[in-house]
Amino acid sequence: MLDTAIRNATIITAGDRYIAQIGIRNGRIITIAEDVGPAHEEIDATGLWVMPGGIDAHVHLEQPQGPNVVMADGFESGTRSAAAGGTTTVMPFALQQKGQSLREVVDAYHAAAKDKCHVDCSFHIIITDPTPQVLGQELPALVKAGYTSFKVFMTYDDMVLNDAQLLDVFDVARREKAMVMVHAEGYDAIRYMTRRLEEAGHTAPYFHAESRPESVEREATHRAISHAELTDVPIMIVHVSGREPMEQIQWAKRRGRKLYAETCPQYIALTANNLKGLNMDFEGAKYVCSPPPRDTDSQKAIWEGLRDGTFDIFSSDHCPFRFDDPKGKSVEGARTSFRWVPNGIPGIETRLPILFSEGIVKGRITPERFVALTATNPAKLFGMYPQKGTIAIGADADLTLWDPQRQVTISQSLMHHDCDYTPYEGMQVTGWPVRTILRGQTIMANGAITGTTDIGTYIDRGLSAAFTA
Ligand code: DUC
Ligand code: ZN
Ligand code: ZN
Ligand code: ZN
Repeated sequence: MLDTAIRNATIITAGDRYIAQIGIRNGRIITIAEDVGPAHEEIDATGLWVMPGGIDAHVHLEQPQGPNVVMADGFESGTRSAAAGGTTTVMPFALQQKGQSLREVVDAYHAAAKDKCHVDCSFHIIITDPTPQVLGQELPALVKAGYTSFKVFMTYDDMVLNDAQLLDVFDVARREKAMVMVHAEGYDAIRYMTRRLEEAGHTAPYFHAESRPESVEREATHRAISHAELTDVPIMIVHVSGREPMEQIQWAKRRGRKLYAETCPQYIALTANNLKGLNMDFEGAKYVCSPPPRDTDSQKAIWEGLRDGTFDIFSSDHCPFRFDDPKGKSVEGARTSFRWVPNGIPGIETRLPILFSEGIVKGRITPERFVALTATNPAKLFGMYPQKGTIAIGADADLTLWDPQRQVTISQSLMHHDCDYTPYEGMQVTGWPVRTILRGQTIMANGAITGTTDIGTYIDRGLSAAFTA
């Protein structure tokens, strides 16, 4: 007998759309058929769409921010919010602080996540201190142990790598077959712009956007692509905000480079105007993230890229800071200059509904493309496929049931995060996740969290499809 049967499901994968029943036992899909037979638990999915559970390959939870700022979400509230939004696997970043060994970093992060996860979880490592020991021993050992992806930054005082360091990390990635995610914004150009704006008295949150215009992102994107060519390694450019960095990515893809790209909800649902707040006031801090959202032409370009394959994955970049909090956006100094406003916005729960509504319902992308961008491609590119990211016999029974007609007005009162606002307040969407199933267990039903924090497990990953395909 099955543990669970899902009947009358409209199943949607990256490649197919059909009506069938799904049979689940011991947390895995063991049969998909016209009639899967009896089960202990019955789920009637009439009128609903059943998609693979979302994989959010870019989230920040409990990431250290220096002495004065803390992230709004740790593993408990962050994964709760993920489950509520139809996501069943999250990939947060384990940040190396200068001087730390990578093993120390990963161990501390595992300790923080233990028994706190409503969904499955796997870490990328942020490398900020690529010493010979890190490059020669620690990184290779961790890749072999299943940490098959890292992130590097081309900006921020405490995280920036110079070109020589980037090349060194890329070189290790090629040898060990790891996927490098690159934050591509030029450090010196941002410092120059920040100084100039402050000297002119332009200090409101809005000027964060002016301090890092698209040219700064375009230049760094090109530089990262060139370095990847020199070291002959596939890389992923993350949180791409608009047309100009996209053109660099398209240029490289046309030349046959193995290059991958990610974009995020803020680049289709927000613009730099949001950073103006009500009247160039501090309200704009709610939208400060990096790279900043651009303009409506950029949004148009991003949609083209989501359709035409310029983008491989769509992640939230959930990076939550409370607004009305001296340890969040309102940290000391933030009202004197945008320079001090923590960079990042929440979005782990709204990622899928926004793409569903703005993408599928408005006819910009197909349901199959939605699945590819939000589950299948991240699973493949980060070494979790086919355990995760699809609906197939043998796969984990990670499933999201969608009511494609449900109309919802996004508001903070609906959110399950510990942040005190959503940047999408008031946005009307059509289509909403009504049930989230993790390895056969219902962890969210009709907005209520039904799972516990010991359900989520850590996923050891294999190699990225960038190295196996
Ligand atoms: N980069 C991210 O990926 N998230 C938030 C801030 C940043 O710079
Ligand atoms: Zn039984
Ligand atoms: Zn980044
Ligand atoms: Zn991020």
